[in-house]
Amino acid sequence: MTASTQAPVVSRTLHGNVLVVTIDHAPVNALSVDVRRGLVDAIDAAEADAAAAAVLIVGAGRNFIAGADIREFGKPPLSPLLPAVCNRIEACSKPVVAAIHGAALGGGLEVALAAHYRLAVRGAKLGLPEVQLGLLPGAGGTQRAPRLIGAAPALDLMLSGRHARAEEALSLGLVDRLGATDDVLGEGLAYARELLAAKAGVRPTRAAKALADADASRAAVDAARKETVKRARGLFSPMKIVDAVEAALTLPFDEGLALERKLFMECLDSPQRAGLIHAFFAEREVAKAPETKAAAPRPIATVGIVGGGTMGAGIAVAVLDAGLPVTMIERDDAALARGRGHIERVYDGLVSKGRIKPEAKDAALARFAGSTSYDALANVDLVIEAVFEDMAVKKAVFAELDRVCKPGAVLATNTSYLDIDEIAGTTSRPADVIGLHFFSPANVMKLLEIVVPARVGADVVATAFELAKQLRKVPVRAGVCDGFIGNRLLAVYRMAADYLMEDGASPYQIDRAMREFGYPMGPYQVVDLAGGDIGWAARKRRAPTRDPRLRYVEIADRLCERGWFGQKTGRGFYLYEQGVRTGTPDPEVEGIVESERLRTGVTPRSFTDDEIVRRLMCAVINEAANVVREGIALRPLDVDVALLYGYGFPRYRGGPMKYADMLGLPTVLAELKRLAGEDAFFWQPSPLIVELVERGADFSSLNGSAS
Ligand code: 3H9
Repeated sequence: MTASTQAPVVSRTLHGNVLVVTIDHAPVNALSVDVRRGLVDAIDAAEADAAAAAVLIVGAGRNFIAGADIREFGKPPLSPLLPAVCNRIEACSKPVVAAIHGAALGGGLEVALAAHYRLAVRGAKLGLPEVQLGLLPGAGGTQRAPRLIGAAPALDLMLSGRHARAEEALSLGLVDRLGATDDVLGEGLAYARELLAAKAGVRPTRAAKALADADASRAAVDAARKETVKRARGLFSPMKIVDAVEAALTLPFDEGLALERKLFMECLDSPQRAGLIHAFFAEREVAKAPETKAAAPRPIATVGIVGGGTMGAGIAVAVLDAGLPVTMIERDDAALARGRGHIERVYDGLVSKGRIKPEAKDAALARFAGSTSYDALANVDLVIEAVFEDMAVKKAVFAELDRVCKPGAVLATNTSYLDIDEIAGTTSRPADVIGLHFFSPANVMKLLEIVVPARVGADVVATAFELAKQLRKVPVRAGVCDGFIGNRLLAVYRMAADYLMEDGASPYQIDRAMREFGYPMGPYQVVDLAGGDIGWAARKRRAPTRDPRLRYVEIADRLCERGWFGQKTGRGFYLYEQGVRTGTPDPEVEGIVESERLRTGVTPRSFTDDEIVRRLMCAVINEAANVVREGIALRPLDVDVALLYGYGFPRYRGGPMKYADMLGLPTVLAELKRLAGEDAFFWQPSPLIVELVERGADFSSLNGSAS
């Protein structure tokens, strides 16, 4: 017999003597207040209903529960809070079973941990990813997980935030049973009935004994603490996780829970939490460009790539990895062989690191074809041009593409700064021409700037976004300008650093300050890695059109004139010993800096690390505001995502625009005005910042519903 009581997001249905509690809260069954209330009501109802002998919790749709409702963070908390919900589940006098499919993450896994028994079906992924949001598991996870599976595996899950598959979850002891089929309800019901038949009874996880070996548990916590100091530089929540797990070893359960709550609230209040959650939503929001709603994408089943250099080969690997066939065009057989060689080397590297099996390499290469004739591109659906960064060369390629490609083929350029409107204008089909700006190494870097020229069709833009999804890239829509979003901001960041260097800071201090801020590398380490000659060429290209009011620092040119291009030449801003990628400061470079200061008549001053960060960030924020104002970026969040995914901006700061909002735009504006006293042209405040400050608004007000 089946009786049912419908609730909006949590429903209860009696299947025989098992009360099935179904969470149905699209899109991912996040634990918002209605779900929390529904769960408590369901447990109360189960206890009150003599016909219910056990409770089974399942999720409707594609997941069990994705975790706490992230959108509620930062707002006043609403009862019942999740820790209390979990305690209520655990205290139920009738056995509670969680049957997991899809994601059981964060608070979702904590609900399952509070149940007395757990089953997962294949394909389920279980994890405590709170650390990636600047948080810690705050609904008993730091106390229950170690008691259930031991301190070392629990710390590993919490500090990495990784997902464990159902099979691994079983071997860890995170679940008790693996379902034989995908039918999560059927499997869960069968398990609950089996438990009832065996009179299994309730089994609170707080009483589990995986911490019984006190020495091993202590050693795991000590090791995690040591590792966290090394690995989680600058991050707030990882050490709090270690502290909370340590409490599971040393304190009674309820006191451990109380400490967990206190630490969770500290994380919740931290700017890192705000930055990381902004990043979470922003990276989902960028994919929703207006064209993706306005037009259907064209089908892409085959891809052509023109150019087999490092970039072309990296793009080819990214496309091959998505399961698409690639035809590469090079000017002669030798260049084509080199292009294929680049691709093979990428795969060989992946095989030797154990990331892929040799068969995967063979399968990818079986999808690869090369040709020295453009005619081989006659039937491809999309071509990506990745040849030398020169307008005449690009135009020649597009003339060929225009000649051979079928009608409707998408013609994309991978240029990093050239005018795509001009390239498109030389073809007979400007509506098909778009920019796909990959970042090197293109098979690794997540950012894909989708550069939208004036005459491109909406369906072509939608196709580019669809391609990004297939390639598992993070797409950011950008308008046409020199450098688009990312490289335009990089240029001012470098300029501001160069000004500091000429005015008195050493390149090594600047690099150190920016690393302390959270960048993996300082600006001059990046120059040395990318090759000083690349920026030099761009500076020479811009020289004729450079505004005479813009201050120009020549220190980097002096290095390039000596052939010091960075790592590849053994010296740049740093000295590199043979085969070593970490450079050491070079007294000769300091001498060159000194003589340039003399030449330009600068009296060097000293700068604190804080001043260095403030100046570089103000330069980026100001230019980013102009980028938004000019419509080059759709919204501030698009700038944030571009810098997070393409330029190493520290994720826990949310991106430059989020960081500016957290600093407060009036503070940023005051700093810009102060700096404008030194150089009125470079530091001229963006009209957008001025306007927002006048209105009492901030950048997030321009992000729409995503903020
Ligand atoms: C936590 O649990 C704290 C507790 O320990 C303590 C509390 C006291 N909340 O990713 P998708 C939205 S912290 C609200 O594109 P997929 C997402 O924004 C939480 N919304 O789907 C998107 O919205 P839209 C720990 C959420 O299939 C839509 O759902 N949990 C949440 O590729 C679809 O998302 C996590 O960190 C949420 N928790 O991937 C897990 N999650 O359509 C975070 C998603 O408007 N979530 N949304 O753009 C995920 O990892 C993935 O979403 C998941 C599905 C794997 C579940």
